[in-house]
Amino acid sequence: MKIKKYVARDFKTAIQKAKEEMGRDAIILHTRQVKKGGILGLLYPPRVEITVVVDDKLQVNTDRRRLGNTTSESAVAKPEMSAGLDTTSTLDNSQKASHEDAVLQEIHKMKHLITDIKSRMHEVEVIKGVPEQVQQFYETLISNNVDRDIALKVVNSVANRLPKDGMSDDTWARDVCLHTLQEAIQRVEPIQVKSERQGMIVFMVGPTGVGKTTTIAKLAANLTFLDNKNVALITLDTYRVSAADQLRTFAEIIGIPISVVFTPNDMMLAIEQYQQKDLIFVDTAGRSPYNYEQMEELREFVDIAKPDEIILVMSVTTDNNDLINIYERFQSIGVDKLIFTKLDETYNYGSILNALYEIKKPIAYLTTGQNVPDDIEVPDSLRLAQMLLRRDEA
Ligand SMILES: Nc1nc2c(ncn2[C@@H]2O[C@H](COP(=O)(O)OP(=O)(O)O)[C@@H](O)[C@H]2O)c(=O)[nH]1
Ligand SMILES: [Mg+2]
Repeated sequence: MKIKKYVARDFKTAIQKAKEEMGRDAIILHTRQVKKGGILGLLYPPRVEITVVVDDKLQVNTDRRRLGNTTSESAVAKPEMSAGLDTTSTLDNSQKASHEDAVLQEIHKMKHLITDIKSRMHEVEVIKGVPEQVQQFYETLISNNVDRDIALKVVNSVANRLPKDGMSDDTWARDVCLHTLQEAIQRVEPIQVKSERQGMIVFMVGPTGVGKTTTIAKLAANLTFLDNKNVALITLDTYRVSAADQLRTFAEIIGIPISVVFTPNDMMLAIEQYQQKDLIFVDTAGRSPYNYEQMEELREFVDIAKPDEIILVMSVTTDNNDLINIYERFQSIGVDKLIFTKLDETYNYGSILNALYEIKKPIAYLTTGQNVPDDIEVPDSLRLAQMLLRRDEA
């Protein structure tokens, strides 16, 4: 028996290659698309990989399988099996190992498939059991990008809260659903500047480009002009020349002091200088959450400054799993609250709910555009819940 993988730009070429090397009796065990990861993945088209085996012992089974299988991939494996290809006796260890790998991979995939089917069956069961109006909420939540599992939990809990006799009217059901969603959204905690304490320090952290600097400008302006607070800014964003300038310009317009800080020692001095202020915002350079050194550097500044709050800023345009990954990385330096930005760019409110189900931290603010200082709001859990039940908005 021989097992081999072929990678090519399309199935036809991969199969051609396999046929040339392995003969016409090669059986395709496995096919998949492969894509380069990272930036390169964007540049190169996906390729296909086929795993091929030649073994006359497998022939009977595959012939049987082939009868019911009309896909083009299986068409290569023609029934006539050539003699003399039985290399079982000469099977070396590496071949054995790669065969075992392939089999293990298949088993793994089957397990995933079964789990998936089981969870879908569970989903169908649960959905069948809930009143029709609640089933519609489920559909709406899914269309707003709420995770299936989370949507299921929500509608399940809604169904449990409605009278069992199906006597609830639509408005009632909707109110219960809104209330359940509000609970899931959990706490809303904007920055509270305490009058008895001066020199409160708030760090804004997060990936590059999510809107940390813009958000600080919005908050600093509102706190200064609307709440009469004394605000100072410190920026650690010294990687890009323009970055410090961006915040400096905002500081000048608002009329508040700013320090550009390069070392932890500078940081100590700046904090001392602003001791009498009500609030010091620390703007940080966008960190790649995957860059260990950058995170360590940030940690040093956090250790020195001992901030009252570390707020993680994330954009709702970011993919769901990435939001969780980003949080997990930043959680290593401690995250107290969240700000979601760029709500104006997407109707993807579901991602906020999905993230909150995992992250379980309060939201401090939502931002809804590029305008400083207007496009920022303290989230209203009812409004968010209503957004999640809004239909056909895309
Ligand atoms: N549409 C939209 N753009 C935003 C929002 N907040 C920030 N931006 C824009 O996102 C870009 C990056 O913002 P910036 O504050 O420099 O991000 P930072 O790298 O995290 O500091 C800028 O063009 C901002 O105007 C928002 O709520 N909505
Ligand atoms: Mg910035």
